[in-house]
Amino acid sequence: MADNTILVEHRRVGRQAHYRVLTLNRPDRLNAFIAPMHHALRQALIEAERDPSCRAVLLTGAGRGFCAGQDLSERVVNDDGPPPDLGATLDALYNPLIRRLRAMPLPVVCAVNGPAAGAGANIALACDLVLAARSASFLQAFARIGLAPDAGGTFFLTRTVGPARARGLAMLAEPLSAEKAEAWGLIWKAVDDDALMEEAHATCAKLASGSAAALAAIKQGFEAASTNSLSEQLDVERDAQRRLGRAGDYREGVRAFLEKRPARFQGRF
Ligand code: T3D
Repeated sequence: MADNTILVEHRRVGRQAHYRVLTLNRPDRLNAFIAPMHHALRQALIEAERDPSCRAVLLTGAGRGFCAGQDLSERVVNDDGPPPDLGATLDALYNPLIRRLRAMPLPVVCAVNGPAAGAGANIALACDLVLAARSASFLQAFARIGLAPDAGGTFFLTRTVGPARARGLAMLAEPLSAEKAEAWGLIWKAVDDDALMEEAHATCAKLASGSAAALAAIKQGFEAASTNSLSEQLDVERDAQRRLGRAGDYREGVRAFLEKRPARFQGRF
């Protein structure tokens, strides 16, 4: 049976490039994750990464929510049944997804169109640029159901909003508005609801016509910075700049600047 838990759309930018819109599509459940949706999203991300004409990914949700995390109706257990091994699901499904979003060379934009809760909030935070509708909210729902943040929540929160706010969000499990999320530095931007998708598409189109090599290096650089010392990071920056400085996009970028025209960057590979 065809699985439509992830909708995939190609949006062309120029003659050769495009970006892909991946829509979590279980709107009746606020796009909560079930295993087939994980598999479909994994496949869609692999295909986006493998296609050299794909230059960015836009992740969003269908309906009024972005994603409510794990579908809890899959987690109902009888008192006399064995407890679920949630570590196994994280190992098999959530952790590979977070690792993939962070490691893939394409920029990933997330348009949070409504509530982002549990792992749904942290999947958004794993993306490179997060735009959220002003009516959207971020909820570390875990403590409400006797769990602790997963899908990278403890990592992303401490590094974006700092330990005091991270602990408050995780322990009190209260929703954070999009505007406060922007003010606290958790996300890139809060946008009026009716402007969200237009702005998210414009952001992806801009990324898709940028230098793919530079964007991949920026992504790798920030990823490495989360654990490196300053000295190690200076080496990472040197190596990236050495590589980029020998590539065509830099030549074209400098020429375009001097000729006072927009740069025409090469493709991905
Ligand atoms: O399990 C593992 O493998 C480990 C990994 C865990 C990762 C996790 O994500 S654990 C955390 C799971 N998520 C949650 O605890 C969030 C649960 N949802 C909510 O708290 C609320 O729905 C929201 C705050 C997100 C939104 O509230 P609201 O009032 O806007 O919507 P609602 O009425 O609660 O939800 C609408 C429908 O979606 C509703 O169904 P109904 O009544 O219309 O038939 C609701 O039951 C359903 N829904 C929402 N979230 C989930 C869900 N159904 C299943 N699982 C959900 N997570």
